[in-house]
Amino acid sequence: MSRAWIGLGSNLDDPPAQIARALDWLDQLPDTRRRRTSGLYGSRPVGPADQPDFINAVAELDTELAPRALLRALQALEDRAGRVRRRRWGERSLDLDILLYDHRELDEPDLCIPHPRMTERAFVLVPLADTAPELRLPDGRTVEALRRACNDAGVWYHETGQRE
Ligand code: ROI
Repeated sequence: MSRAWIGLGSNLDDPPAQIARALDWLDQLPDTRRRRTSGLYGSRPVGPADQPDFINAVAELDTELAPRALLRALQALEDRAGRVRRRRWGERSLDLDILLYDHRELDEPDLCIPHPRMTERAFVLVPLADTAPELRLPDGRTVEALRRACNDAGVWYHETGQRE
Protein backbone atom coordinates (compact mmCIF):
# COMPACT_ATOMS: atom_id res chain seq x y z
CA MET A 1 0.00 0.00 0.00
CA SER A 2 1.34 3.40 -0.95
CA ARG A 3 0.38 6.88 0.12
CA ALA A 4 -0.22 9.62 -2.43
CA TRP A 5 -1.08 13.30 -2.08
CA ILE A 6 -3.31 14.76 -4.78
CA GLY A 7 -3.69 18.47 -5.55
CA LEU A 8 -7.15 19.52 -6.72
CA GLY A 9 -7.87 22.81 -8.48
CA SER A 10 -10.73 24.45 -10.36
CA ASN A 11 -11.66 27.93 -11.52
CA LEU A 12 -14.56 27.23 -13.90
CA ASP A 13 -18.13 25.92 -13.63
CA ASP A 14 -18.78 26.23 -9.86
CA PRO A 15 -15.31 25.40 -8.50
CA PRO A 16 -16.40 24.31 -4.96
CA ALA A 17 -18.85 21.83 -6.55
CA GLN A 18 -16.14 20.61 -8.95
CA ILE A 19 -13.85 19.88 -6.02
CA ALA A 20 -16.59 18.22 -3.93
CA ARG A 21 -17.52 15.97 -6.85
CA ALA A 22 -13.88 15.14 -7.55
CA LEU A 23 -13.44 14.10 -3.91
CA ASP A 24 -16.42 11.74 -4.27
CA TRP A 25 -14.84 10.30 -7.40
CA LEU A 26 -11.51 9.79 -5.64
CA ASP A 27 -13.43 7.70 -3.10
CA GLN A 28 -14.56 5.43 -5.91
CA LEU A 29 -11.12 4.73 -7.38
CA PRO A 30 -10.23 1.03 -7.29
CA ASP A 31 -7.93 -0.19 -4.50
CA THR A 32 -7.80 3.31 -3.06
CA ARG A 33 -9.01 4.97 0.12
CA ARG A 34 -9.13 8.70 0.83
CA ARG A 35 -7.64 9.23 4.27
CA ARG A 36 -7.67 12.95 4.84
CA THR A 37 -8.69 16.06 2.96
CA SER A 38 -7.61 19.64 3.47
CA GLY A 39 -10.00 22.50 3.70
CA LEU A 40 -11.00 24.19 0.48
CA TYR A 41 -8.92 27.31 -0.17
CA GLY A 42 -9.56 30.20 -2.49
CA SER A 43 -6.51 31.40 -4.42
CA ARG A 44 -5.53 34.11 -6.83
CA PRO A 45 -4.53 32.60 -10.19
CA VAL A 46 -0.88 31.82 -10.79
CA GLY A 47 -0.41 32.51 -14.48
CA PRO A 48 -2.51 34.93 -16.52
CA ALA A 49 -4.28 37.29 -14.09
CA ASP A 50 -7.37 37.74 -16.29
CA GLN A 51 -9.01 34.52 -15.12
CA PRO A 52 -11.25 33.70 -12.14
CA ASP A 53 -9.86 32.85 -8.72
CA PHE A 54 -9.30 29.16 -8.03
CA ILE A 55 -10.51 26.76 -5.39
CA ASN A 56 -7.71 24.42 -4.30
CA ALA A 57 -7.54 21.45 -1.96
CA VAL A 58 -5.32 18.45 -1.24
CA ALA A 59 -6.38 14.86 -0.59
CA GLU A 60 -4.29 12.13 0.98
CA LEU A 61 -4.86 8.66 -0.45
CA ASP A 62 -3.84 5.13 0.43
CA THR A 63 -3.65 3.29 -2.86
CA GLU A 64 -2.51 0.10 -4.51
CA LEU A 65 -2.41 1.91 -7.85
CA ALA A 66 1.13 2.48 -9.13
CA PRO A 67 2.00 6.10 -10.00
CA ARG A 68 1.27 5.71 -13.69
CA ALA A 69 -2.03 3.89 -13.10
CA LEU A 70 -2.99 6.62 -10.64
CA LEU A 71 -2.11 9.30 -13.20
CA ARG A 72 -4.31 7.59 -15.80
CA ALA A 73 -7.17 7.31 -13.31
CA LEU A 74 -6.90 11.03 -12.43
CA GLN A 75 -6.84 11.98 -16.10
CA ALA A 76 -10.01 9.94 -16.61
CA LEU A 77 -11.67 11.93 -13.80
CA GLU A 78 -10.58 15.22 -15.39
CA ASP A 79 -12.17 14.03 -18.64
CA ARG A 80 -15.32 12.98 -16.75
CA ALA A 81 -15.56 16.53 -15.41
CA GLY A 82 -15.68 17.62 -19.04
CA ARG A 83 -12.38 19.28 -18.42
CA VAL A 84 -12.16 22.57 -20.18
CA ARG A 85 -8.66 23.92 -20.56
CA ARG A 86 -8.41 26.99 -22.72
CA ARG A 87 -4.74 27.94 -22.61
CA ARG A 88 -1.47 27.13 -20.89
CA TRP A 89 -1.61 28.25 -17.27
CA GLY A 90 -5.17 29.31 -17.91
CA GLU A 91 -8.59 28.49 -16.56
CA ARG A 92 -9.71 24.90 -16.09
CA SER A 93 -12.78 23.11 -14.75
CA LEU A 94 -10.79 20.42 -12.93
CA ASP A 95 -7.11 19.78 -12.41
CA LEU A 96 -5.87 16.73 -10.48
CA ASP A 97 -2.12 16.47 -9.89
CA ILE A 98 -0.06 13.85 -8.12
CA LEU A 99 2.02 15.96 -5.73
CA LEU A 100 3.83 13.23 -3.81
CA TYR A 101 3.85 9.44 -3.88
CA ASP A 102 5.50 7.84 -0.86
CA HIS A 103 9.06 9.12 -1.01
CA ARG A 104 9.35 8.26 -4.67
CA GLU A 105 11.08 10.46 -7.21
CA LEU A 106 10.02 10.10 -10.83
CA ASP A 107 11.23 12.20 -13.73
CA GLU A 108 9.47 11.24 -16.93
CA PRO A 109 8.12 13.45 -19.72
CA ASP A 110 4.51 13.25 -18.56
CA LEU A 111 4.97 12.42 -14.88
CA CYS A 112 7.28 14.14 -12.42
CA ILE A 113 7.03 13.33 -8.72
CA PRO A 114 7.30 15.35 -6.54
CA HIS A 115 5.30 17.77 -8.66
CA PRO A 116 8.04 20.09 -9.94
CA ARG A 117 6.42 23.41 -9.02
CA MET A 118 4.77 22.43 -5.74
CA THR A 119 7.58 23.77 -3.53
CA GLU A 120 6.92 27.37 -4.52
CA ARG A 121 3.13 27.29 -4.99
CA ALA A 122 1.17 28.54 -2.01
CA PHE A 123 -2.05 27.15 -3.51
CA VAL A 124 -0.49 23.67 -3.05
CA LEU A 125 1.52 24.22 0.14
CA VAL A 126 -1.22 25.86 2.23
CA PRO A 127 -3.76 23.02 1.81
CA LEU A 128 -1.00 20.39 2.00
CA ALA A 129 0.21 21.86 5.30
CA ASP A 130 -3.41 21.55 6.48
CA THR A 131 -3.31 17.76 6.18
CA ALA A 132 0.39 16.89 6.48
CA PRO A 133 2.60 19.65 7.96
CA GLU A 134 5.27 17.19 9.12
CA LEU A 135 5.44 15.39 5.79
CA ARG A 136 8.91 15.47 4.24
CA LEU A 137 9.72 15.75 0.58
CA PRO A 138 12.33 13.30 -0.71
CA ASP A 139 14.96 16.04 -0.19
CA GLY A 140 14.12 16.18 3.52
CA ARG A 141 12.31 19.53 3.69
CA THR A 142 9.02 19.52 5.56
CA VAL A 143 5.80 20.83 4.08
CA GLU A 144 5.44 23.25 6.98
CA ALA A 145 8.90 24.75 6.34
CA LEU A 146 8.09 25.17 2.66
CA ARG A 147 4.74 26.77 3.52
CA ARG A 148 6.39 29.25 5.87
CA ALA A 149 8.92 30.15 3.15
CA CYS A 150 6.34 30.77 0.42
CA ASN A 151 4.31 33.90 -0.18
CA ASP A 152 0.80 32.87 0.79
CA ALA A 153 -0.83 36.29 0.42
CA GLY A 154 -2.98 35.07 -2.47
CA VAL A 155 -4.50 32.09 -0.63
CA TRP A 156 -7.41 32.18 1.83
CA TYR A 157 -9.55 29.65 3.66
CA HIS A 158 -12.85 29.00 1.91
CA GLU A 159 -14.61 26.09 3.61
CA THR A 160 -14.10 22.64 5.06
CA GLY A 161 -13.35 19.87 2.59
CA GLN A 162 -15.21 17.35 4.74
CA ARG A 163 -18.76 18.30 3.81
CA GLU A 164 -21.14 15.46 2.94
N1 ROI B 1 -3.42 29.04 -9.85
C1 ROI B 1 -4.07 28.73 -8.72
N2 ROI B 1 -4.27 29.69 -7.82
N3 ROI B 1 -4.53 27.48 -8.46
C2 ROI B 1 -4.35 26.46 -9.35
O1 ROI B 1 -4.78 25.32 -9.09
C3 ROI B 1 -3.66 26.74 -10.54
N4 ROI B 1 -3.43 25.76 -11.45
C4 ROI B 1 -2.74 26.00 -12.54
C5 ROI B 1 -2.27 27.38 -12.91
C6 ROI B 1 -2.98 27.79 -14.17
C7 ROI B 1 -0.77 27.34 -13.13
N5 ROI B 1 -2.54 28.36 -11.90
C8 ROI B 1 -3.20 28.05 -10.76
O2 ROI B 1 -2.50 24.99 -13.37
